[in-house]
Amino acid sequence: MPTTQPNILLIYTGGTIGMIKDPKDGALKAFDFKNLLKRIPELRLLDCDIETVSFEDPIDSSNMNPDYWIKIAELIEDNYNNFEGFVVLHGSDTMSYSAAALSFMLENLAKPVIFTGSQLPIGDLRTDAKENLITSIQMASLQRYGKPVIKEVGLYFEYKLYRGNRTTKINTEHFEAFESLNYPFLAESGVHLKVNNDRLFKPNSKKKLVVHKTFETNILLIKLFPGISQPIVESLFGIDTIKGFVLETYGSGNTMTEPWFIDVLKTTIKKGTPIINVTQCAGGSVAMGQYDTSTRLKTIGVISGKDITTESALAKLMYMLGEKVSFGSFKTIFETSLRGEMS
Ligand code: ASN
Repeated sequence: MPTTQPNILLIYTGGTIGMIKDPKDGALKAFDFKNLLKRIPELRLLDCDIETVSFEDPIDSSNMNPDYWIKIAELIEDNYNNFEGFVVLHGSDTMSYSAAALSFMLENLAKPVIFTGSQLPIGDLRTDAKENLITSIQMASLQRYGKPVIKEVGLYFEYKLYRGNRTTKINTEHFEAFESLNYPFLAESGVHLKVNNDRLFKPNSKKKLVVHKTFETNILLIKLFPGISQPIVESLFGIDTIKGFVLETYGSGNTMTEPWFIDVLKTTIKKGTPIINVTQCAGGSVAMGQYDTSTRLKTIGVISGKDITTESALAKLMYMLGEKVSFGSFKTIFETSLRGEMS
């Protein structure tokens, strides 16, 4: 058992949690971090030592992009040996994307990286920020035999800790803003913190942390809808600079079977551009071949996203293209779970 308390690094990127209302127009804007800590004296009562670091200019997470992901990853990399756990304060709007991206960037992660934020600013009387922040720090501090209990990127919101790359923001108003429909929550906060050990990701503890920092952002997400037009689909798939597509299909991975549509996909794949099939449904999995409306997709080489979220599929695609995974092995690797993002 460690004789000292765990060290936790709190990384503030922005988001509602630290926002205040602009007196001029009433809009919520990111404010400076020192303000945030003043509002939660309870943090001093926790059984851990907390250090904080903030983005110079905190952002609304709608402005999130891979450069910021690299910034977060580097803060973790540079401080990895000096801290037992990391809590990332982040806006809820794109938190699932960032949690997924960081999970791919941090290979062999053996410490907790917990994303959290809130629906109401920390200064609001009815805020959800305090519980989210305090419990996230407690989750990140959990130790067993001197080792962190959680060794993955998690997302904590409204009494539940989820695997970050399994989450989706599902509500703009409820405090329960996130869901993880294809993977059960990792831990729950009630009177006690209850961790479901068998659900936790088990990294190879012998390997050292490797931080991947290259993303290919020339990708596109296309969501099918009845009536989507042939010229639009053809022109989108015809853009040569696009290096990979995520196709949001119906139900268990089904699409229209019209020959022009199948031809467009086939030509794209023949050019060496991967197409990932993810479902528009919030829960469940792509199963190409289950219906006649997906059999052709399978034979022409469309990649199955299985039960991955769209957020995770986009992050994984950007990561794998950034890593220059060859087209020959792209399908096999994409269809393999790398960080517990798919079943
Ligand atoms: N717009 C905010 C953000 O994502 C929403 C929030 O944090 N609740 O930064």
